[in-house]
Amino acid sequence: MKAVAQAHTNIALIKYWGKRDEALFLPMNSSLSITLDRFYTTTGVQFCKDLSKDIFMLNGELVNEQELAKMTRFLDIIRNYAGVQEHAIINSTNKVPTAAGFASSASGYAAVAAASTKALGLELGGKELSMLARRGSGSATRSIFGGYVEWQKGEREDGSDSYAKQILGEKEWGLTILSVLLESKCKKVSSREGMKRTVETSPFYSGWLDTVEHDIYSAKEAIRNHDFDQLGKVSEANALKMHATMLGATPPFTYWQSGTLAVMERIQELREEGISAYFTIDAGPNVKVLCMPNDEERVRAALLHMSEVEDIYSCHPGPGITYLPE
Ligand code: 2P0
Repeated sequence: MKAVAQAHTNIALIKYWGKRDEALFLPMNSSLSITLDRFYTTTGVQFCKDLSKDIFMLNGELVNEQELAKMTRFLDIIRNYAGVQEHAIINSTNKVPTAAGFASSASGYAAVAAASTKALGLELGGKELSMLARRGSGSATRSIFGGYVEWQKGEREDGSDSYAKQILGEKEWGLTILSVLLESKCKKVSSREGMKRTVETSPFYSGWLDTVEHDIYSAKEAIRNHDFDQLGKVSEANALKMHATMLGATPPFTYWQSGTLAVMERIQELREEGISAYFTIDAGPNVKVLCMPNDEERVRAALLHMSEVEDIYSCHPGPGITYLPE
């Protein structure tokens, strides 16, 4: 009744932005990501007969009621799937730089999905695990697999065709992803709220949907051909389009801060200087920069020079779920 699993975070190059079904976490569009070696969550789950509720410890401390309720809702889905009623002790450790704003529900829910199903003796394949992780957080769908991963949105109403697949293994193409830390304030608009508001109110959202499947196609082609510039261009453009939808929402919002724009400009300048580097930005102010490993030091040096940049973490494609000894 006990198991330990590890899952890594991922960075989307073609973004998941918007749900068509909020209860089942079904996305409006397919997305594509790289699982990152540097940031991960290790989670132990033990189901016990004597517990009257779930206990969730994160980094050695009990989480607040809201986080606990989310976890219990998720474990209810697992319990229902396995046909058991026991509550569980969940003990999670996030290996992300403290207070860096990189903490992710992706690695968190992927690790719980893996550890809890193993603890209950279910032997799930990646596809089933990916669909279960999706019910905890959309981006967790992709963190089941290592390397380059596509989450296919699926067509069915029950979500049975909405899961992730590996496109290319983590050892097969070694890009560098620099996670550029600008600041660590809490987000004003959560990504869950942000995507909902955008879907419901932004006139630009239809433009997003009209083009995102083509972006997926182009990114997959680039990955297949190991064409870094094609992948960088489509990733940067896709991130900009996602952020543009938010400016059209009511009320409008943005995750960008002045430092975000400064890093974006610096990357564009580096390209003019002949260095192939591209940026992407998630639902927060920090920027992730894609480059080839042999340009990493030059890009890092240029960015560290900027007053807006606090720190830079170098990441590479990392593995999918692994199980650890209890
Ligand atoms: C992504 N993001 O594809 C996109 C890009 C943020 C921007 O997935 O509501 O925490 O739990 O499904 O997965 C962040 O949203 O949202 C996210 P829920 P999630 O990585």
